[in-house]
Parts: sequence; structure tokens; C-alpha cells
Amino acid sequence: MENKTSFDFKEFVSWRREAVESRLRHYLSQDNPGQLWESMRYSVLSGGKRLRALLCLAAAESVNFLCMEKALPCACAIELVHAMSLIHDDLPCLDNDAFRRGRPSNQKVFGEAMAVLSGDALLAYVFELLIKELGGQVEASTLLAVVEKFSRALGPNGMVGGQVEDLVLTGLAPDIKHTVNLHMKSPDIINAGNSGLDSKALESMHSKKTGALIAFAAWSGATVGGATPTQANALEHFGEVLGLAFQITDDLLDITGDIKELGKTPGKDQAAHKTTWVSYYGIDKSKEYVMELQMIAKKILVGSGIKSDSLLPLESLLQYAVDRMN
Ligand code: GRG
Repeated sequence: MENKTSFDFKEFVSWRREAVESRLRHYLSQDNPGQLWESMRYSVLSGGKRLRALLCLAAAESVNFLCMEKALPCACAIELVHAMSLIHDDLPCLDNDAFRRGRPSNQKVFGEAMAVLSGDALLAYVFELLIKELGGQVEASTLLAVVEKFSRALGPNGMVGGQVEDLVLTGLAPDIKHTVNLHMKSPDIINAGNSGLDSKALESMHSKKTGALIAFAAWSGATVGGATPTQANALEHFGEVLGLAFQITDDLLDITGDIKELGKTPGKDQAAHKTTWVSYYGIDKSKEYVMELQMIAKKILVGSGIKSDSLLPLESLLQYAVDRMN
């Protein structure tokens, strides 16, 4: 893609991050007293790369360069849900992590019960906000499509389903195989256990657990920005591929990263005998696959029908997702 020098990625990111932070502070304003709001603010307003929000805004701006404001509620809704998933992920019943974003995790500060409840509250609040804030800006049919896709990205066919597949793959949920069998369409995974694991099972888990929300970020931004269905679908596909590259990078960082830079405890996957891309394929093959995914994602952008100059932020975000140190 030409004309790379005229695009300043640092400036793009810093502007939009500030807009996202400011809107999130507004949504979780100090005017709301009490421990529940405290706990919600603690986790949401604790930094983070805001990659999903940036992706949503970049997708929106790729089809309509004046629509950052319009896409902001959606971008923030995604970050709110992402924060809730991190709160729950750090609970003793899942990853049992004491650190997140460079400070004690929510459950360590507010206790387990409040961590469960603030995650729940965030999840419900997201839909209240989205309907109120986006509802005034887009057609009702667009809002409905966004809400439907968002719910799907989070539920049994998305993040929660992926988290359950993760438990099953890692052998941490032997007793629920029967239950899973009743509710999910992933017989490969259900029958795999650790020994029969294959790349399909890993991709299925990653694409639901991490990829679904990232793909939704790209699709929703494009849709709110006024993309044609073909363009929105192309960016969704781009998000899926970026999501997988991002997750494999995350698995690599768990091995190669350090606690200061990561802001969370490295080595947790290995310690918990977790099934990750890296534990299955090794470091070198995983890195090669990330590069391959990058090429695929770039091709999807080129074939999206969107002007190449307008795609520069998305292309840079792709690079950032795999070059990051945290
Ligand atoms: C959605 C209802 C509902 C429940 C959540 C706990 C759970 C169910 C799912 C776990 C999802 C999860 C935590 C996946 C890992 C994704 C991942 C790689 C997170 C790290 O994301 P970064 O690096 O974090 O973008 P920052 O801190 O930068 O925002």
C-alpha cells in the first residue's frame, strides 16, 4: 500500500485512545458512588492498549473518515466487555491471576464476589449504553444488527464458548464433557482431550475466545461507518485473522515476555499446563504462522474494495498487534 510516510500511526493512536479514555470515564463517572462502580472503574480505567476500540474506530474511519464520534459508543462498549472478560478471567475458578495491567487484579482488590458482580454489571451496562448512545445515531435496523452480532460474539458461539473449549482442551474441565456435548457443536474438541488435539481445535477455541470480539470490533466499526455489507464482511474477516495472530502473539509473550512489560504474570500458561498454540507447535512455527496470518490479513484488506489510503490505520494496527511487547 503506497503513501505510508504520510500516515502517522502514533498520532492516530494517541488521539483516539484519548477519545476512548475520556468517553469511558464519562460512562463510568464518579457521580456513581459505591463499591460496585468503584470496582467497575478500577478495571475499565486501568489502561490497556485499547486495541479493540482502535480497530473499531479505524474500521469506521476507513469507510467514512469523519465518523469517529459516531463509532465511539461502539468502540467503548467493546472495551467495557473486554474489561469484564479480564475481571472474570482472573477469578480463582479460571486463571486465578493476581496481576492485570500492572496492578493487582480486580478480585485481589475487591474480593471474589465483587469481581463476579462487577463483571456481570459491566456486561448488562454495555447493552444499556449501546442502545442509548448508538440508538440516536444509526437506523434501528443497524442498531439491531450490531446488538445481535455483539451478543453472538460473547455467548456460547463466541467468547464464553471459547473459554469453555479452552477449559476442555486443557483438561481442566473433565467433568463437563457431557454438558458441553449437549450444548456445543465442536465434537473434535470434545473428543480430543490433550492427546487428540489438532490445529482445528486450537483455531476453534481461539477464534471464539479472542477472535470473535476482535472480528466484531472491525465489523461493527465498518457497519456504523456506513460500509456496504461486502466491505463490512471483508473487515470482519480481516478481524478474524488479526484476532488469531494476536492470540498466538499473546501465547508467545507468555513465554518470552517479562512481568514489568506485560503487566501480568508471564509463564502462567506453562505452569497451568495450558494448551496454547506455542505449547502445541513450538515458538518458531508459531512465529512463522503469525507472519503467514499477517500476509493473509493484508490480502483481505486489499480485496475489501476500500481505498488503499484509508486502509493504512488498519494495516498499522495489524502490525502493532503482532509486534507488541505487552
Ligand atoms: C463475555 C460473558 C462473558 C464472559 C467472559 C472469562 C471469559 C468469559 C472469557 C475469557 C476471555 C479472555 C480473557 C481471553 C483472552 C484475550 C486476551 C488475549 C486478552 C488480553 O488482551 P489485551 O492484550 O489486553 O488486548 P489489554 O490489557 O491491553 O486490554
